[in-house]
Amino acid sequence: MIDEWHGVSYHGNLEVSDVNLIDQVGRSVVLRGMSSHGMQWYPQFARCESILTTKQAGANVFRIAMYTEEGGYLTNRAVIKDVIRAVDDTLMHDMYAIVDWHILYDNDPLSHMKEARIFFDNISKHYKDSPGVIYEICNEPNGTEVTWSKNVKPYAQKIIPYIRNNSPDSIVLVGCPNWSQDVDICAADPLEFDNIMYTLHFYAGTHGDELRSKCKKAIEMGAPIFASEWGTSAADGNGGVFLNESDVWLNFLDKHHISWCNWSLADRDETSAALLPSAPPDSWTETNLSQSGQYVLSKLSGII
Ligand code: IDC
Repeated sequence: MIDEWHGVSYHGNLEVSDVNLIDQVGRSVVLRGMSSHGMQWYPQFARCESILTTKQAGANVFRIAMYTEEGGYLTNRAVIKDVIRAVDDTLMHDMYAIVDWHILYDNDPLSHMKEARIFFDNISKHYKDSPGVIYEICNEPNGTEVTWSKNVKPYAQKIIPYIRNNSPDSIVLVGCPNWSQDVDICAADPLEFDNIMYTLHFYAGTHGDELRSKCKKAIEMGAPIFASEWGTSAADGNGGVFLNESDVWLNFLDKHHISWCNWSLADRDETSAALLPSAPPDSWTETNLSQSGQYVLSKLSGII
């Protein structure tokens, strides 16, 4: 629980201690906020006033989802300009910024290893003096062929040193196989770096007790977990919204001091979007919030 808003200037460099985040003087930290939708599609909601409105609701983090495919980074390098701008605007508001390498249909993070290496080397150099930047190196590895030991772990072992070389103290979030659900598999064979967290992704209309059990098991094995993406909808981003199920999830996260980002801050016509279609770019207000947006923003203060 947080009863007062605190950001980067107060907490400074974060660290992973045991399974949770602590700040520069050892205080416990929980980050809560929104995730952007794909930066190639909805950059207009990942900038100044829009991010500020989430801060005013209590958010202390913003996740910037840079898709690799579907018109994202791999075929459209210009997206970086909007990513940098979103990170800068987030930092300007004294909030933590997560730079997310949003793999999805490109199931295996190793498939774009070279591009990921160059991207993370450059971006961690650019933000080397910013304690507010967190790196999420692969959104959701998936596919039956993609395993922790053969694909995701080797990818993380190659990428993390590039980030650490520039920004030695940064927090790195690592996606798990099976759309960032198999946290227990990562927990059983952890990475040997400090300040690593494994991401747990869930959608309240699809995932429930079974995934929470996996997460509990991972925590018991000593794995630090960050719920860097969750939705009030079903896993396809639509359906519902499932607010009772979301309540159960948020209580679970709260109990375990797990930080979270909600998908997504956009006005797409799908129930997981926090804004109703045709919300004004960068200057939306409460009247533009969808049912999901109203619910999630009311939970951002951390008082559940
Ligand atoms: C969804 C978007 C949807 C888009 C689709 C494919 O909500 O508008 O058409 O991606 O790009 C995830 C992914 C996230 C998905 C989301 C909902 O990380 O990119 O967004 N989801 O399906 N994992 C589980 C669910």
